[in-house]
Amino acid sequence: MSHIKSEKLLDVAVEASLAASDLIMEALQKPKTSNHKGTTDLVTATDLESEKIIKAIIKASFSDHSVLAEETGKETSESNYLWVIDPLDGTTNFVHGYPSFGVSIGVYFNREPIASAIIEMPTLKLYTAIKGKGAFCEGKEIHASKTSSIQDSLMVTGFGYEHGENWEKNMGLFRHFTDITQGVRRLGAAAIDMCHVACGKADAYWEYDIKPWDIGAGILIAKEAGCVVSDFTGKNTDMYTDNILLTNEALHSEMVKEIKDHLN
Ligand code: LIP
Repeated sequence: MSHIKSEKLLDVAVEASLAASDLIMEALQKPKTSNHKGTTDLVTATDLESEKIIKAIIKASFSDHSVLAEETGKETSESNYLWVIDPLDGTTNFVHGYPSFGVSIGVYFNREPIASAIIEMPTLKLYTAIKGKGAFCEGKEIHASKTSSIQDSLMVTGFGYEHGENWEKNMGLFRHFTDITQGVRRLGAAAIDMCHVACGKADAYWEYDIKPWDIGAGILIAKEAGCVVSDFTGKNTDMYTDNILLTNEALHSEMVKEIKDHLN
């Protein structure tokens, strides 16, 4: 049982994500320089500054907690608390000014997600959740959709930066689901994609080769909104998964079957 009130942890996550979003929105108006972490994997000064301000705010309240952050990696301590940070999810979109990126902060206790804050930008929508207490957008409770058939659904997916075997497999899944649904979107920021399923704007999201910081906060927001979170085989999973499937309650088993049939 966490001895720190989840509300207190969430307050710090929200404070940190708001400070980071102010910095990012200011940088959005200015010319951006980016470096390559891989062929198409970009990092900007804004990613690094956002991460710095988030970690400083967390450390000011919880100096002994562990941190896993996209740009500076893992800082472990004896603590059972772990903060999982994506300081700028959707960096490529940010660099091009494409309107889907955000800040994602998840708080874990003994490997279990207990509090999450995600700010979607440039709309500045704040998504939050506390374990067992529901999920909210701008303070209003959110729920996954009731769409009950795949052909009536709208889905989202993403592609990693490595164009290897899984990338090819996902191109096949993208084609398959585009063929049998009302459409599949590829927007470029996993944390935002997961919030869109949590509030019922989309009915399912899946992705290969996703990183813990991309999905660490979104998992709790989705679960508290009534979504089912698993790997592609339907097995319960966590942020260290290789592949993630997130759907509303009605579509999960059908999606697992479609993915299995298509990949085999
Ligand atoms: C992005 C993810 C997205 C994925 C991209 C990239 P980043 O994270 O949010 O879902 O498709 O390849 O990994 O690099 O912008 O933080």
